[in-house]
Amino acid sequence: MSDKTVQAMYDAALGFYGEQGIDVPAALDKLKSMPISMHCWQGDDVAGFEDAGSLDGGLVATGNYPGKARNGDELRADMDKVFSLVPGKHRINLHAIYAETDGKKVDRDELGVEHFQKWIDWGKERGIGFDFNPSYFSHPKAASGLTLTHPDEGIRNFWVEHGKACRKIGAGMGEALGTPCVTNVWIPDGSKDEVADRVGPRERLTKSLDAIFEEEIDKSLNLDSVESKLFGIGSECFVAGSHEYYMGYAVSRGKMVCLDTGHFHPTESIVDKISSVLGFIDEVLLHVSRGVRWDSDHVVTLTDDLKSIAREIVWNGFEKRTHIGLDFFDASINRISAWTVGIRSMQKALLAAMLEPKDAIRAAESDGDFSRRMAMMEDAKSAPFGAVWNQFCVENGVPADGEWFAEVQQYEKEVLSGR
Ligand code: RNT
Ligand code: ZN
Repeated sequence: MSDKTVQAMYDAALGFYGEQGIDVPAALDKLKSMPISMHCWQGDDVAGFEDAGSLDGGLVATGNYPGKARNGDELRADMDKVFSLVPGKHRINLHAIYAETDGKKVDRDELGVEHFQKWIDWGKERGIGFDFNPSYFSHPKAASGLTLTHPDEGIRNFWVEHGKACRKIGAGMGEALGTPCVTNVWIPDGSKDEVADRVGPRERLTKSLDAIFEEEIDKSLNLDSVESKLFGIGSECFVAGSHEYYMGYAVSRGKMVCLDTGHFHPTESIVDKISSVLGFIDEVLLHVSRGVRWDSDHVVTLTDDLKSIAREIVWNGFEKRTHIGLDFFDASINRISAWTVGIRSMQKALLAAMLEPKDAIRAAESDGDFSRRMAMMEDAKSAPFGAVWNQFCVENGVPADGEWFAEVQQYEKEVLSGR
C-alpha cells in the first residue's frame, strides 16, 4: 500500500472517529508510550548460550525452521531487524542463559551484570530498557524438574543463589539503562503423577523465595515478579507455584504477579484476572502468549482474547501498572516474522481498544440498556482502526501492513540463509 493510500484511509478514519468524539492523535501518542517487552528466546528456541544440551522444564519448541540465532551478535542483529519493523520504542526481555561469558564456564549462581555487558551496551545505544529472568531449567541441577522446592538443601541453595544473582543483574541493568528491570521468577517444579505431599514443596518454595528476596532492592532499579502455572509437560498432576500460591505470596510480600495467558485452564482467560489482582497489588506483569489446546506458546495474533486483554488495560487506565511482555517460541516459521507478528498484534489490540467508544458503551451499561451496549460493542468491531494503525506505522518510519513481510524475506535471503 502506498503512503498516499495510507494517508487517504487515515483521513477517512479521522472523520469516522471524529463523529464519535474519539481523539485519534491522542491515542497514537499513548500507543507510542507503551513499550512491549520483546522476549529474546523466540530468536533461538529458548536455547541460550550455555551449550546446556536440550531444553527442559516442560518447555517445548517444535519445528526446525532454518536461520536461528547462534550467538549474541546474531540474536541482537535479529532483534534490530524486528525493531525496524515495529512502530515505537520497546524493551528486551532476557533470560539468564543468554549471558555472554567469553567462553568461560560461569555457573548460574555466579552470574553477574558484567556477563550482560554486551547486551547493556547495545541497549544503551538504542535507548531501550531491559527485563530479566532467572533460568530454572536446562541445567544438570534442574534435571529432576525440581529447583527452589528441591528436597536437597544444597540444590535448593544453588537455585536460591541464582535467584539472588539475577535480582542484582536486574538492578544493574535498571541502573545502566535508567528504567527499572522487571525480574520474573518462573520455576518448573512439579510432578508428573499424583503427589503424597503438596505442603512440603510449597513450604520450601516460600523459604527459598524469601531468601531470594531478602535483600531490599530499590524499586527504581528492579521490580520482582512471580509467575504461576497450572500444569506443564511432565508436571501434569502437581505444580508447586500455582496461581493461588503466588497470589498469596505476592500480596503478602508486596511483589508483582506475572499472568501468562497460557498458564491457566485452556478455556480460562486472564482478562478477568487483571482487574482482580490490581485490586490488591500495585503492578502486574503479563506474559502474552497463545496457548492452543495447552500452553503451546504459539505466536501472539490478533484474537478476541488479545483484544479483551488490551481493553482491560486501556479502558481502565492500567497502562502504567501493567508491564506487557511477550512469551512464545515457534521454531516452525521464520523467527523474525514470529516476533514481528506478535508485537504488531499486541500494539494493534491496544490501539483498537483506545479507539473504541468506551464512555458511550459504559453509559449504556450504567443505564441498564444492555441491547445498546451489545449493539455498540458489535459495531465497534468493524471500525477502521487498521487505517489508523497503518498511518501510525508510516509516521514512525516502519512499513505498513502488507509491506513489512517483504523485508523479512529479504533478511532471510541475505542473512539467515547463511547461518
Ligand atoms: C514457562 C513460562 C516461562 C517461560 C520463559 C522461557 O511456562 O511461561 O515464562 O516461557 O521464561
Ligand atoms: Zn511465561
